[in-house]
Amino acid sequence: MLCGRTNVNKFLIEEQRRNPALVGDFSMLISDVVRSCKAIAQGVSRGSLAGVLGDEGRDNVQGEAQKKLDVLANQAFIHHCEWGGHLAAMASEEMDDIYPIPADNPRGKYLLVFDPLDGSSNIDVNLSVGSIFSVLRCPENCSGAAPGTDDFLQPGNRQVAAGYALYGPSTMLVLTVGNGTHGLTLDRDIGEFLLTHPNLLISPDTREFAINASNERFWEPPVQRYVSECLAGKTGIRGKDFNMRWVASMVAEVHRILMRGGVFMYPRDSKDLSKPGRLRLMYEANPMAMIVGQAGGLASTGNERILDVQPTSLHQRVPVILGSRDEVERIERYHREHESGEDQPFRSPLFSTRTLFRVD
Ligand code: AFP
Repeated sequence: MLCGRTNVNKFLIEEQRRNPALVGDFSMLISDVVRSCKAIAQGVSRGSLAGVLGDEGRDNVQGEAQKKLDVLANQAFIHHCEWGGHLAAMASEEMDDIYPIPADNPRGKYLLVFDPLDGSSNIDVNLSVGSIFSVLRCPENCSGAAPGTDDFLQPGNRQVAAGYALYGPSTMLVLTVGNGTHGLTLDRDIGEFLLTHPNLLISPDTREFAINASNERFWEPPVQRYVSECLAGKTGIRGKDFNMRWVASMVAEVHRILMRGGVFMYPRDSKDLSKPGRLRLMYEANPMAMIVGQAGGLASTGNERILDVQPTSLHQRVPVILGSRDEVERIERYHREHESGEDQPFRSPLFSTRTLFRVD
């Protein structure tokens, strides 16, 4: 069949017609981002054959060892997105400072923030990785001039679009422009993303949670309470058994939650008190919060909705609890009850003995 499924360009044009606020070159900007993801997908799929695995030999601004593909993926976004005239600047997990569009290129109305390769600790062991991106409007005061870092520090509820590419068994693009969350699958035969999962919706409740259990002793009490109850299964107050997953790639976790429900937690923990969480607000938590929110889910720090957090720095970290609405609201309630001291029953000796590895 030579025609049929909607491709990403048709999808973007139709979305832009529905939303006049998406001025002019918005769909062209997203097309440049999509081209970046297609280039990264090619590099990821070739792996060792392309000599792109292994460490780059230096750390990024986060103090994390960079993989070769972290650097190549970052270069792909810059290469495909800097010349189109849609952006005023970009920012990335892999760059210390913002990247103003070079003066020899026209500057546009949007800002692009991205994590070029999320889950990169998986790349050398051939597990799923992804790219995450967020689009903001350039504030009025920076139109034309080179924007500064402060122009990026907008709360997530100001995002114009958000999405991710998942480089898994199939390469998928999940995208929201504020009118639902939609999935497209890469048809490698024609090099096009085709609309395969329109209007994704997250089930409000779940039997599956995702957390890095090795940090259990560092978690804040409301999260310890929630996970303890999940582990108690049908013998405890939840009255049902739960399943646990941990892929160590936020993109893969969020995608699973979009497909079958669930709750993902990377909470505040006491392992490193200088970091209020592991995940970065601007290019991990915010875009995922928009994607999940547009699919009927919720994203919270435990104390505040992610999309309402006022950023104070480009690479700041936040606690992240996101997914099925009923579960996120329960964990938020546990945070409130801990603050007010109402969670006394949880502080009883019974709970302190019930952990992931000790069930008395
Ligand atoms: P990397 O991109 O450095 O692998 O980090 C991925 C990530 O930011 C997020 O995608 C995962 O959910 C989380 O870190 C995994 O963290 P742990 O390695 O502590 O499990």
